[in-house]
Amino acid sequence: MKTRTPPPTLTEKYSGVPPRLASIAQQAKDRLYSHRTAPESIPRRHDVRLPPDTTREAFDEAIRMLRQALGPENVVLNDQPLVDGWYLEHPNTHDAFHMVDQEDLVCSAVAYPGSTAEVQAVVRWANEYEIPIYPISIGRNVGYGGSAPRVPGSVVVDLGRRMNKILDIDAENASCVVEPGVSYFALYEEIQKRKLPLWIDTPDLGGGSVLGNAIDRGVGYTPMGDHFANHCGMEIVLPNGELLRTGMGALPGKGGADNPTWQSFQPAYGPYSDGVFSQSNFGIVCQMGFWLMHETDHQSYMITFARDEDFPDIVEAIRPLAQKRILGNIPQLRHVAQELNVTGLPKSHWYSGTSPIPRDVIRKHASQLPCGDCSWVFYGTQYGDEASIKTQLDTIKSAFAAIKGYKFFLPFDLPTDHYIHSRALVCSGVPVLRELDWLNWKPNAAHLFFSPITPTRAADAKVVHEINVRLHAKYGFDLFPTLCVAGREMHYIANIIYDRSSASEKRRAAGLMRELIAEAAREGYGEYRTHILFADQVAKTYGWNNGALMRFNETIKDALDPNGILAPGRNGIWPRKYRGKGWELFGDSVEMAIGGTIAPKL
Ligand code: EUG
Repeated sequence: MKTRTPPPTLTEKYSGVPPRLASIAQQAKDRLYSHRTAPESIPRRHDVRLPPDTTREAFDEAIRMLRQALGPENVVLNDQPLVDGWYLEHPNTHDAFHMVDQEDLVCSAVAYPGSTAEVQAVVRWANEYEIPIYPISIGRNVGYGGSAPRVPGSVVVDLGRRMNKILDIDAENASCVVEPGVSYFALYEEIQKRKLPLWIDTPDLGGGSVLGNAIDRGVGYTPMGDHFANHCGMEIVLPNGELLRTGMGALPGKGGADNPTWQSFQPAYGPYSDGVFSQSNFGIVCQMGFWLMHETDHQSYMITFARDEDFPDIVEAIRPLAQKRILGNIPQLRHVAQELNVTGLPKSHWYSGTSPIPRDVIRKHASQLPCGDCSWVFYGTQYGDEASIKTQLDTIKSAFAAIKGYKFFLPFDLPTDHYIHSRALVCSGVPVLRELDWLNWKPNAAHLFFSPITPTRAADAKVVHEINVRLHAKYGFDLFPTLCVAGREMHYIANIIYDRSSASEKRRAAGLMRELIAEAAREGYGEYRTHILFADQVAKTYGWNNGALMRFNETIKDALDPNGILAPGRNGIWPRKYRGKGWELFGDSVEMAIGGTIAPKL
């Protein structure tokens, strides 16, 4: 296999990998690129994509002023060939996992503020020139839009490049304060360097922004896996340029210091405002506090179940374990199809057809893998001292024992290259890259997440699962479900893997997504998070009482952002200026835009 240029390490770049993962990153890159058939970049078809209602002259003048404010080197036009790159060398110019045309959801320019004061300057500039801005932290929101703005021609405000300091690690309080550009990798390495007995909580991939993931309400896998629930305190630039601290941070510390209780108590006094700055476009979060976990002994394990039809019984067995917090973390329940996928081998290794892999072919291959011929695979981790873990595992085993043919494995029972070992790292707060292996499934692979929430109850989970089974078959995609169990609910994540060089495959993926959202909503189930192109559709499903929630959001949006400059359309929230002008993407608009362009329809 050809060796590509080495991916950046943390010593060279804030968004790089720790040296401990350098060779793994190199192998991952080489393997991914070995499946590429599409060129690294194609000549641009259009000139700089201008912001809406902006002439080239007005744009040039505005950019000149922005360069004056930030320094010429900190404002870069997006006029070069677009390069998708890969996870560790990702673009801030467009969505690397483009669903519509690569050159469609693009920014006009990227601005790199170096401080909260400079973020305020950018916001004031945007108001003056009425140019939409789109803040990103690191830009690795892969599967949900990456770093792409919803409104083409927006100016991306790349916070991470110059605002990537760990502002504080308070070992006594077990908490930290970070800027947008701090990745899980960076935070983890710093805690190791200081030899603190503390854990972070990381999602499946470790290159994302701690702050960015939390405000998009992402999930990790230790007992502190709900990232937003474990944040404490924010500093926010509002769309009018004003600066706000939430929680105890609103009370000035003595002599101008940060408040001593800022990272100790979340709500402080009055309305708990933090929530409206998550999954919204109401402010730019420039600092955020997080609680850290105390290190502990832990034991990961894998349980396999025999039959696909066991699904309802598995969910029913999980519910009390999850609610009573006997399950120590956010465990994952995956379909056995994933055991093929996480090997990092391409689909063609297992099956020569282009249709979804038939169940009997999965069965045949699974029987040769460590998991054996099974249906569902449960990855859990228990925490505490040895005696406590043993008691917990006995309880868990007896709960699942009623399901005939279940098998229990410890990491020790499985080969050293088995997925369980990276699961064990993630579940003890060690950020890794293993999940990138998904992308070897197809040439030029990209992925899109369908992410509904279901109660941890068989009757509900079955409905969501059956919708997935039926519609994935209808649209010809392999179904890769991962259920992340958080207690009373499960995040049912279906990873739709498509070839981003194929317009027809994109159209099928978009159609699948549209129907999944609609059918789930018809049954009463909604997504916790979605790709920017499906934000309007998902937001509209939360329409109880004639869209009361969206009208509430729009009221806040219009009050805070009268010029509609901050991330218009993010999470389906459009400022007054854009509403009713055909920007919203409903029905088959995404499919129709593929091969064309995203533009207002009126
Ligand atoms: C995953 C989990 C998510 C998500 C996207 C991907 C995991 C994939 C729980 O949330 O939003 C293996």
